[in-house]
Amino acid sequence: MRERVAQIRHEALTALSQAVDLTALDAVRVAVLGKKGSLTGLLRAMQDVPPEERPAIGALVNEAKAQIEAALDENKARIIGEDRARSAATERVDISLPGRKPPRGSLHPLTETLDEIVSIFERMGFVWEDGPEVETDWHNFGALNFPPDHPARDAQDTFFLENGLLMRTHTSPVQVRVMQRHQPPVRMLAPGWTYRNDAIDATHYPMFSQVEGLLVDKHVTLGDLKGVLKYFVREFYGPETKIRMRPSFFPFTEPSAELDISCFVCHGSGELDHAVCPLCKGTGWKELLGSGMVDPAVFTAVGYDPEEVTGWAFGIGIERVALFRYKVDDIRLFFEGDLRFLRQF
Ligand code: 2NL
Repeated sequence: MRERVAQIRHEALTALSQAVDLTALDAVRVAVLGKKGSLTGLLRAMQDVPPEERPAIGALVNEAKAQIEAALDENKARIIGEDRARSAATERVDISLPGRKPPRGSLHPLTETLDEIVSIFERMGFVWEDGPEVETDWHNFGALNFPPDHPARDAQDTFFLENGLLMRTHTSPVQVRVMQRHQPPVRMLAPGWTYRNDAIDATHYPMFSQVEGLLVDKHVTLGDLKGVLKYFVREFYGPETKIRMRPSFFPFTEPSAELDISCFVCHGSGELDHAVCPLCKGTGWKELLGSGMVDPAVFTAVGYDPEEVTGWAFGIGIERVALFRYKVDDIRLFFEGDLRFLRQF
């Protein structure tokens, strides 16, 4: 029995002093002191020892156990120390190296253009309103005085969904929803994505964005529309920019007007370097947006009394404005997400 204790102790201390990691240490602990460990087994075998020898043998086993536990602690400290020394020698950090700058992002050119347009109208008290991009036929067409056979209602032009809804083709349904919720006066903007079933080319993309504006109150006139648009144009394109309005047609406005601005390349002269201006093709004017007085049928549809209030609205395409602004010649560049293109802004 005495030899057996001495042997277990010797083997355990040797194994512990040779262990190279904490896993090996723990394996020794389990093999010797664990439930089925060799030393634990000896304690159980005490009943076979003659009673007069038990105290001495018991003391011997307990002494061995204490020595092994102390050796476990010592070797644990040794292994941790060796690990630290090894990583200090091999994983050295040069704190004098310059840091690595994370690349800084930038706003998308369409976001920048939209934000700037919105901020000019916000200074005149217009409030940004949001609405769903998936719409009902009534909010997108019906309430806006589109006749049932209007070509825009064709699947050639509009994305219809299987559930009878559609992708909004303009942001006008946002205004329809606001007018249904709020009594006049209304002074709002509806910026956002719109969708049309167009073939993709340099100037068309099935997803594009616009900002619409709407003002409704008592005694609102076309003169108010012209004054507000003139302020916007001079803030956005510079104080020398001229404007003109031409008759146009939209189902939801009557009368309707196209707003032109003096060409920002030739400053309205139609000439650049003694040649025809490449942007306005010599006309001196550039088409900017569509607008008009809200058709009484729209007011009736949303529950306003067209005898009580008048209003006007406009719509401006963001991609078109951004193409000229950044001298980009292909709308697809805005949607490809190519960082070599986007990093320029
Ligand atoms: C364009 C023309 C326009 C409107 C949008 C509008 C909205 C309501 C009632 C009446 Cl709820 N009108 N919006 C009016 C005139 C023109 O957009 O060419 N956009 C790019």
